[in-house]
Amino acid sequence: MAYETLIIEKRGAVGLITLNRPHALNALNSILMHEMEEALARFHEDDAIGAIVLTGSEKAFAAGADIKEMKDLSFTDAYLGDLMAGWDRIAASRKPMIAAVSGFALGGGCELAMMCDFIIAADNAKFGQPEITLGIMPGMGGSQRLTRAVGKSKAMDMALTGRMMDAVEAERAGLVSRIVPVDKLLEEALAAAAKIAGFSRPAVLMTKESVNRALETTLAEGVRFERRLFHALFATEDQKEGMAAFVEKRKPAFRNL
Ligand code: CO8
Repeated sequence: MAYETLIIEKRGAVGLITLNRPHALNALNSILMHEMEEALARFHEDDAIGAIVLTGSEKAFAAGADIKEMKDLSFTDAYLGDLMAGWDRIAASRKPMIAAVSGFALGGGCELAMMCDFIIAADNAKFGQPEITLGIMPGMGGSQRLTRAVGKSKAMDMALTGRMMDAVEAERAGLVSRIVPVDKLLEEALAAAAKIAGFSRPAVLMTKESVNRALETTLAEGVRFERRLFHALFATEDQKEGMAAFVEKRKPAFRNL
């Protein structure tokens, strides 16, 4: 399938999605949202793909939802059309997703990066929730995911003043997992994704599920959930292989079984 707003590639066991609306700084319009759903569904069906990297251009990961597309909408357009709901399906991706962010990640762009499992930032990255400057507020999860990522004080500061955070501040605050030079961004993100894709897929997916559970439940429930998944992994051949390989001092050959 040909995409209008995305470039889709396979790099070994990694699916690479590049946002491709350069003239609008990768602003997220409805075509892009639908194409992303479609591309992700294909990567999920493809057993050869173990992890996904989402990136933009050097200047912009994404400068937000498309303001030009939204500006004339009425309340009923937004409500009855369930504006932005498709992004929930993207956030529900089961395979690990890494956001490789260079340049602007603003509004919906920051929210999209936060839907991924972790963010690797280039040293020129800028994060922000500037919706307040447009007379609106975050609508793709920013008020929730940013607060969980950086805490109330910084989330309030970002969302109420609309100011941007640079890569150093974002790493210090826990929004991004690592900062790399801009020319190494894709290489580093692809290497991290390839590493994940090389592990046992059941273990990878259960790890992701369990970490995400931490954001949604009590500590006691989360620990119980983790233990059940941990027990379940002893039903996999990959657990036998991984531990046997350690004892035999060789590299494991996981088969996702
Ligand atoms: N939407 C549409 N077009 C955009 C967007 C955007 N978000 N951002 C940039 N563009 C376009 C510009 O209009 C411009 O197009 P043109 O050349 O046709 O005028 C082109 O991209 C280049 O942009 P600039 O000339 O502005 O580039 P600069 O380098 O001068 O500035 C900035 C870069 C600072 C990133 C600036 O473009 C900017 O402030 N952009 C808007 C940032 C913003 O406010 N983002 C939040 C959008 S709202 C949002 O994301 C809400 C999400 C949740 C909605 C949920 C609803 C239910």
